Amino acid sequence: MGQRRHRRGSSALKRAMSDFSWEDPYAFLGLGEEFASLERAQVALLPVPFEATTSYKEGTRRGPEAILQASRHVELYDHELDSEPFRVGIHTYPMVELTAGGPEAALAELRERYAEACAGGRFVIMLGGEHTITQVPALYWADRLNDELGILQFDAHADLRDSFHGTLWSHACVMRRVVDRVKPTGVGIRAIDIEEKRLIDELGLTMVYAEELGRPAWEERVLAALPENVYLSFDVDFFDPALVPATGTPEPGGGTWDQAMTLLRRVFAEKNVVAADVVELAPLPGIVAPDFLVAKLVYKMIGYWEAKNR
Ligand SMILES: [Mn+2]
Repeated sequence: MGQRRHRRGSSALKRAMSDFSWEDPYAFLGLGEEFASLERAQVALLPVPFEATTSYKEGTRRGPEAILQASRHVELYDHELDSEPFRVGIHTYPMVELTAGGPEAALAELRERYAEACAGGRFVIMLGGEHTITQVPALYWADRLNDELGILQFDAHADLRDSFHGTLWSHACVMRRVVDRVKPTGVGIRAIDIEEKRLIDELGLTMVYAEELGRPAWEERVLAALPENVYLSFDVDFFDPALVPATGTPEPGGGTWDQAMTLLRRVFAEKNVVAADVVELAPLPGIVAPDFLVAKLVYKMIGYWEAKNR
């Protein structure tokens, strides 16, 4: 296994230095060029450390780096799938630093970078950053698929507010910005306001609330609500904050790792998942478990995608 990753240094100095990002290989899983080069990769990760409207605890801009750091410790072999999913090739793009002034201009800038990342036909997973960025891939895929697309949204929140703290571009509004084109199906939702509830009823959106997770056939309800083409948006505050306290707006309750895997396994197998994002990790100094969980979540998505497309 040592051949595939650069991180397995032999000397004590190398081990000591491995916590310093300038000594680490940048690529997801610590993959070497053989499996991380763009030419070879069937999967691409687009890290977007964008944070402009976080409403409670800040830190999502450090999410992508924490995911990449933690990923170097994820086991490459997946026993559930009996495969080594990294063999499809996983390219990690440089951090997309959005330099335009204001969220709206920044999102327009992201649209260009996102389209470039998708141009090669790879399966693209965007790593946030705050949830605001999801409207870019959601609308990009809506354009490409003539709106024949649904969103599977793992989240504690519906994100259907028209505005929040005076801005249309808040992470709390991201699904409202796309709902006219693409319908979200929410999973793990447990914090909404009354206007969101009215909109959910008016549009007939399917929400599997957190307390429904694990009940008989809960995942059937989700799959039945989704069309064939699915964009997958995974806000990590879906998880019980006992598992992932490292997020901007933690809500009690929420999903388990096994519930997330149960649904992901089925949605990749039974639908056409066109692309994905994982957002809202806000790392906590000294607590690596959430970073590791999110890195493994990304790798499981790649594994399920590979199982469908191998
Ligand atoms: Mn959320």
